Parts: sequence; C-alpha cells; structure tokens
Amino acid sequence: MPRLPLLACLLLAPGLHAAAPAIPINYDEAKVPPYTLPDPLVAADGTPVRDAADWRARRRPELLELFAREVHGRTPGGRPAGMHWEVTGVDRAALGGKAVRKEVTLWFTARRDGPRMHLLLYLPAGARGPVPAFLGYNYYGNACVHPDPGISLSTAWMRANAEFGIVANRATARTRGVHAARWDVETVVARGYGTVTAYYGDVCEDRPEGLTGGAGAVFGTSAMEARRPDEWGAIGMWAWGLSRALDYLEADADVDARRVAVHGHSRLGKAALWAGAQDERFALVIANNSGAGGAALSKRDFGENVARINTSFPFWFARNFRAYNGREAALPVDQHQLVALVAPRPVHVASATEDAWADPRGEYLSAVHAAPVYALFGRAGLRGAAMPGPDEAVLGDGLAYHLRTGKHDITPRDWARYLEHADRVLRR
Ligand code: GTR
Repeated sequence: MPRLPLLACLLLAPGLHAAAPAIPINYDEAKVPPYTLPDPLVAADGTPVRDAADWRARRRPELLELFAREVHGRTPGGRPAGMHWEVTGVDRAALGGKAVRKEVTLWFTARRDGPRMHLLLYLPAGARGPVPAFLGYNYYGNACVHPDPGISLSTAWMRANAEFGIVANRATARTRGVHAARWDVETVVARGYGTVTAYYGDVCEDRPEGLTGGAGAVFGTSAMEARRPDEWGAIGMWAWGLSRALDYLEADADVDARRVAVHGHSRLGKAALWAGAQDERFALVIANNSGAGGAALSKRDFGENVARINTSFPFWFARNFRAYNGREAALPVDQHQLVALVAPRPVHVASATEDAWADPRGEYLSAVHAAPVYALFGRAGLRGAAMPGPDEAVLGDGLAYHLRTGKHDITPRDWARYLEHADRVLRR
C-alpha cells in the first residue's frame, strides 16, 4: 500500500474527525457579524402576509415545508393504523399517596414484537376531573425521573455512563432517580399538573444506527448516509414520538389532552419545538436550553453553529441541512420562524447564563423576532422588552423567556417559571 501523508491517513480513518479542519466557534459578542433574518410575514412570492387567516392558509404551510425539506427532514406520516397501547400498571397511592402512577406501553404498529414506547405518568391524587399535563422525554429511561422503586427500569439501549449507572448500555438500579432534580415531579404534581414522560431512545436511539429502529422502522427510514436528502433524522423522529404520546393522552380520561405542555431540555428541546410547530394539539411549548437547531438563531454566529452540529450529530437533521454548514446566510429559514409556527399557542424559551454554547441571546432573539406573528393573533410578544437579566423572566401571553443563572440544565428554578407560565395559560 502506498504511503499516504499523515493528514490523508487521518481523514480516511473511519470515525476520526480530529484531522478535519477545526470548525471555528465564536464566543465574543463584539465579533458577531451582521446578519439578516428572513421575515416571517413575507411569503415566498414576496407578498406580505395580510392577517392571521393568511398566515394560517399560506405562510404557515410554506414555512413548515421549508423546515421539513431543509432542516429536519420530512415527517413521513402520523399515527400508524395499527398503533395500540396497554396500561401495564396503575398505583393510586404513589409518592406517599400524593400521586397516581401509571405505566403504559404504546406499540407503534399492530406488531407486538415491533417498536414501542413506554410511558410513565404521575397524576395528582384526588383530582376532580382531567388534569393539564407536562409531556417530555427523559434521557436515561423513565426510572431516572424519580427514585420511586415502582417505576419499571428501561431495558433499552442507552449510551454507557458510569455516573448514571448505565453499564453495558443498559440502565441499572443505580440509574433510578439520577435526573430527579430535572423533573421536580412532586412540585409539578402538587401544583395540580400531571407529568408524562418516555425515554427518547425508545423512539430513536441517539446514535446513527437509531435511524433504522424505532420510529425509523415504522416508516422504513434509510440508514444515515443512504437517506434521501430530505428524509428525516433523529430530531424529527423524537418530535413524531411526542405526538404519539399525545395520541395516548387523548384517550386517557384522567388527562385533559387539550391542555398539554410539550417540553424538552437541550436536544430534546429542539425536538419539543419541532413537535409543537407541527402538531397544533400541543397547548404550550417549552424549549429549555435548546440552542442550535432549537430556539437559537442560526444566522447569528455565536456558540454552536450549523457545521458543528451537523458534524457532531450527522443523524439529527436531514442531509439537506448540511448544505448550510458555514453558509448560514443561505438558509431560507431561521429559528424565530420555528417558534412562530407555534403561534398563537404560547412558547416558553429558556436559557442559562453559563450556557454560551446554546447562545442565550440568540435564543431570546428568536422569541423576539417571532413576535410579529403573535401580534397577528393579538398576542403580546417580547418586542421592545429588554433581554431579561440573570434570574429574570418576561412572561407574555404568547411568548415567554427566562434566563436562569447556572449551567446547561433544567432545574427546579426553571420549573418554577414553567409552572407560573402554565398557571396562566393552561388553567381554565
Ligand atoms: C451538545 C449539542 C447541543 C445540545 C447538547 C445536549 O453536545 O452540541 O446542541 O443538543 O448536546 O443535547 O445536551
């Protein structure tokens, strides 16, 4: 074999990205170059959007199509015909009598040996009638959200993680409750809300191979590089799974499916936004530290950028999205339009002061620039409001934003804001 220069060897070595030219990341506010955002209220043919009806009939479908084609990939279908579920366990005296715990297995197709998702619900005990609820994925299986020994331990594949007791790609007893602080279950339930969760890896494992399992298997999705340029990726699949969870909630008499907030942290915040944009049944959308591909503006060069996210996670988005690596100016959309697709339903965007990677200011500006669409519906946006300082919030009736001090995370302090917002918009 001829001797290749070292650089060529490194570039050819499978799985080695180290030799690829480094992708520059800007963390200096003074060095953010000027950028132009596409106007949500100007249609592709250059004509202005006249009113809310025109937005719904003409502009909203146009933007959904652009996000599907250029960013996330197309969602190939809705609820499969054979989808079905079974309530596998109910404990009416969970959490010391404060909650009802339910476990549900939802098979995406008629096949019992086919892809499925396990739902966990905590509902306030003694509720008089169906309750509003928060729905979001967890990272390490349902048992990570609370130490309650009654929660079934996931047997699904997950990334090995010694800190969280994930050994040989499986959760162990040590995984129980590792993310309890991220869920704050007791507080949410005491406030009168249900909290519903599933492991995101049930829908698509967070690795390239995941694309052909779970939701991918339901629709015959191609392997990562074999995908058609607009075929969906993991974020699209996670968003689809949230809608399937809502399908179940519509049939659960203990939950008011018309008052469900979909939420997610980080990559799952990206999925929650895309779910909320596509599925108008979600009453409130919460994007916690969702960053690039979530709430953060792509054309604003700060923190993680398109080239970086497509290189680290080449299976999260459609292959088409890679055309914008280092070319964000050419993107026909930006993330304020994704936020606007939720209008007039409320969106809550949240950042953390130490989460520069996710670009807190870019997340805030996305909500600001979505405001004209909310205004069409007579809902106040964040226009004109200054960016909240650390531990401050602006809670408009359409758009809300808060900035928490601390690192990339979702904490009880974030939940306090979400509950405050939900009390305003999900309470009848
Ligand atoms: C990072 C990724 C972010 C965010 C984060 C997370 O590695 O670059 O966009 O998704 O992971 O999900 O925790």
